[in-house]
Amino acid sequence: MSDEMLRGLVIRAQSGFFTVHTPQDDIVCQVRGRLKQTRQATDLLALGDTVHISLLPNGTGMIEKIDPRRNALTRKANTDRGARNQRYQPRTTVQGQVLVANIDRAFFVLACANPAPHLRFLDRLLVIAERDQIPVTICLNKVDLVEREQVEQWMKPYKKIGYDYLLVSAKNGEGVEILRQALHQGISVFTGPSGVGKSSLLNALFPELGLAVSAVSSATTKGRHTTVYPELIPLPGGGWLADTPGIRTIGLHDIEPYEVDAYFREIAPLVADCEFSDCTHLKESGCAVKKSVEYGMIDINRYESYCRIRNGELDNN
Ligand SMILES: Nc1nc2c(ncn2[C@@H]2O[C@H](COP(=O)(O)OP(=O)(O)O)[C@@H](O)[C@H]2O)c(=O)[nH]1
Ligand SMILES: [Mg+2]
Ligand SMILES: [Zn+2]
Repeated sequence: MSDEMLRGLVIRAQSGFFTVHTPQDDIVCQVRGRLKQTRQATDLLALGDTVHISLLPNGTGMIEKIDPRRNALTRKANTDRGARNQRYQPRTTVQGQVLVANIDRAFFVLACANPAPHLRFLDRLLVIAERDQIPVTICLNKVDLVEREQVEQWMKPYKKIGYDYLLVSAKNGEGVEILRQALHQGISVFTGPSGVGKSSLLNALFPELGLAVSAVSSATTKGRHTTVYPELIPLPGGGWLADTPGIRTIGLHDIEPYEVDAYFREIAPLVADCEFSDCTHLKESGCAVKKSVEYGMIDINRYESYCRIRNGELDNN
């Protein structure tokens, strides 16, 4: 065995084997037994983890050390075939399964029309991103279908609270180059409801990929390899795209009602001004949040999303 330790990125996870991308090669690795005891099974290793490996004589590797994560996108455990197949998964876990770690940016794709933008759904995704500390760009596709004024009106409340957004059209190419540049930066997640044009966009962005992306090409199965295992796909020109089927079903699990106000950027700074320290901002008197809504400082639709999430309406519809 060589003493040399290589640092690399976990780009594929497959039944206890992990493919680690290193400057030299992509190396299939197993995990040092000792590491399995120090971390939750659902949480042990994920796509996007940076690891240190030793090389074995047969060309495979052993993961010896996992670097701390900057962030991680999680999903309720035990709902996915892949998770159940994992030997080390305790069946009773209530913890989230880590889908991707160290995400540089999540792109939440919506359509301007067909289907109309589902802003409640967007607000739920933004809550998750705030909780997991994942930078977000809202990606509004099919801008060729509506008036620019309408688009600006939808995005105004989001712009006001500091969210980035891109206006794109897979059809006429608008914004595609800007999105491509953004995707070259590290590890990206690309998600959104079906029909918004994710596959079309990826095809316009990277025709070379040939839609080799299962999570985002659910409708089209022609001419792509079918990935059952989550992976990071290397993008032509740099960067990685997370392709994990579970991303489609991220929910608001593990968020306690009292935490929700912390994940609305425009609400969080006001909470200290509410009369009651345990204010829910739903119906209390002396609520600084409600006052701000009345005065038009907080967007009424964003507040409505807050109320629904606070009330436990966690469905993804
Ligand atoms: N007008 C218009 N239609 C688009 C655009 N992008 C995608 N579409 C259409 O929207 C439908 C759904 O696209 P698809 O890429 O399969 O969406 P996905 O389910 O998110 O992957 C298809 O009929 C596309 O041709 C766009 O920018 N403008
Ligand atoms: Mg698709
Ligand atoms: Zn309040």
